[in-house]
Formats: sequence, structure tokens, C-alpha cells
Amino acid sequence: MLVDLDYFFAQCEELRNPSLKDKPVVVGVYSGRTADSGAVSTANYVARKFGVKSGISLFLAKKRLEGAEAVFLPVNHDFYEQISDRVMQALRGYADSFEQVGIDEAYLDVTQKIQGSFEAATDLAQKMKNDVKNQVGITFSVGIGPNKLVAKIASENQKPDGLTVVKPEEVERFLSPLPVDRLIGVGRKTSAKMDSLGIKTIGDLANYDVQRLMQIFGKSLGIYFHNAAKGVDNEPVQETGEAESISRISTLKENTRDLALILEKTSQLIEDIYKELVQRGISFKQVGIIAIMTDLSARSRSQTLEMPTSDIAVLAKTVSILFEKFLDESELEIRRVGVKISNFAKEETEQKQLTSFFQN
Ligand code: DCP
Ligand code: CA
Ligand code: CA
Repeated sequence: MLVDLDYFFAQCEELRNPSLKDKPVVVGVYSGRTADSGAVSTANYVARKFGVKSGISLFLAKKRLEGAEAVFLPVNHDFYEQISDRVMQALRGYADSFEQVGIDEAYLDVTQKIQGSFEAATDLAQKMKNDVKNQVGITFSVGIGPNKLVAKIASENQKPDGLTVVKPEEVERFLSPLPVDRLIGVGRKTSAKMDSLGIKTIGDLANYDVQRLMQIFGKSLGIYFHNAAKGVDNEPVQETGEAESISRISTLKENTRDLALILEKTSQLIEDIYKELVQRGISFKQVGIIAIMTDLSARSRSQTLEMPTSDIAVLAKTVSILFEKFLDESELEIRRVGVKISNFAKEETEQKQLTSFFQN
């Protein structure tokens, strides 16, 4: 699921002053040069009917709202952050894993909670909406899909207070008529380029020859556009904040209890995790394994290391030990395996530079 809070800054202002609700409300950043110079951060849906939206000048917004009894307010980021924290705290409890993106969005992986049922996911989202409305007083729009990419686009389908569900078999039909710039990564320049190639909708992009896309946009971007247009996306929902971790999970070739087969799969996952670890320049102190059994129940085990490390061999060894122990303790065959590292520390860059100096 992707949750996106409705007209967020302006809704926060309505929350602390409900008498604003029926009026056009504009929240803006005042640059201070003249009384009206600056830009609109956001506006409530009443103001949007007058053509007021994020990014336009306050001057233009005033003009469009002339005579409409509009209320203009300066941003109060601290207050919005407090409200955001309360909403996020409430949402977190509905997810198997939770990833906040910016102040007003979060991805929720609910796969295990809903046992793969999109009907159950819909009920869960409805309950979540009611609970957050009652507890915090904030409304939001939810997109539900088989992956993050589809969930995000679904969340934009109906606003405010929306709920859009796109089941796996509906992905193609849902995406294909939408303008291509609805895909993340297709900005103004790219969509102009695509337009010149006759690609206007996501469906056009999905049907476009992938080899040509790779020639035009480069290999990795070309493949990304091709997959994205088909609604293919395997990005995991990654825990953020205190519970920060990096994890990868994947389905085994066959259900098994064979340690060698399992480690063959986890070594791929470990390489993938290691790449991200190096990119982010962090070390980890906790290693976990995840096993999804043939009855779809999920099990996990973890081990805390003596010292933080960024050594891939230590990671591989610990994963191997954990799975060996796990197989001893359980009887079912395993269907999917995962690896997770957490308890991060930032690498001492100075020390790293020194050691690499000595190694050279
Ligand atoms: N924001 C901003 N300047 C922008 C865009 C957004 O300051 N150009 C801030 C104000 C928004 C918040 O970020 O309230 C969230 O942005 P969204 O794009 O999610 O827009 P809203 O939440 O305001 O509206 P919507 O109901 O369309 O999600
Ligand atoms: Ca929003
Ligand atoms: Ca948003």
C-alpha cells in the first residue's frame, strides 16, 4: 500500500482551526521581499477549484482567489512534522514492514497480514482510514497494488480520502491508458522525448520495442521504463528510522530443506545487500534470516555480532549458521528465503581512509 496524506500542510491547518474547512486555504512560503512574494506550498481542495496549486506564486494565487474569502497562511513545518509523526506511528502498526517517504507518504508491506488477499487488504485499508481519522483527525488516500510502483500510481487515482485497489490481473488495464509521465522517473524532458517517439500513454511505452528504448535512453533506464510500463517492480518496502534495516527475500527454485540449495539463493541476496551496504557506507551489527514455509507461515532468526562489521564473509557465515540451526529446529520445507541486516553504524570514514592507505 502507498498512503499519501491529503492536501497535507493545509489539512494540518484545518485540524487546528476547523473553521477554515469550508474556505479556500493556501499555505505558502513567504520570501519576504514584498507582502505577496513567495510560492504556494499547497492548498486545500476548496482552493484548488480556483486553480490554486503547489508551486504557483502567491501573487497568482491571490489573484485567482479574489473575492473568495480565502485564508493565506505561512508554513509551520514543526507543527506538520508533529502531525505526520502521529499519523506514521498509527500506520506503522498495520504493516509487516513500513517505509516512510517524506513527510506525508509511506509504503506498507501488508502481504503477510492479509495472506495475499486483496479483499482483506481493502478491509485493512478502510479500517486504517477510519482509525487514523478518529485518532488523529487526518484523512489520506491509499493505493493498493502487487508492488510499490503500482500502489503509488493507484494512490493518485482518487483523491482526497480515496481508496484504489489494483489486483495483479488488473495492472495492465489500469496502467495502460494513463499518461506516461505518471511513472516515476519520467519527467518533463523524458516525456517530451517519448512524445516525439509516439509514446503518450503507459500502454504505448509497454508496447514499444525494448531494444530501441535501450538505444535511446541507455541500457538500465531503457529496461526500467519497459518494466515500469508493464507494472513490474521488485523493490522491497524498506524499514526506515530506528528499525532501519536492509533486507532481500526471494523464492527458491523448489521447496526444500537442503542447506546447499538455500545458501545458493542467499548468496545472491547477500551480494545484493552488500552492494547497498557499500553504497551507503554503513556497517551492521545484527544479521537475520527469514524463511517462508510451504504453509506460507513466516519464521525469522537473528544474531547480534560482537562488533559492527561490513565484511561480506562474516555476513555469509552468519547466515549459513542461522539456517543450519533453523533447519534443525523446524520440520517443514522452505519456500522463500530472506536475509536482513540491521543495527547500523556509520563507517568511520577517517579510519577507513587510513586503513586503505596502509593497505596500498
Ligand atoms: N509541498 C511543497 N511544495 C511543493 C509540493 C509539496 O511545499 N511544490 C509540501 C506541501 C504538501 C506536502 O509537501 O502538503 C505534500 O505534498 P503532496 O504532493 O503530497 O501534496 P498535498 O499533500 O498537498 O496534496 P494531495 O492531496 O494532492 O496529496
Ligand atoms: Ca499528499
Ligand atoms: Ca505526497
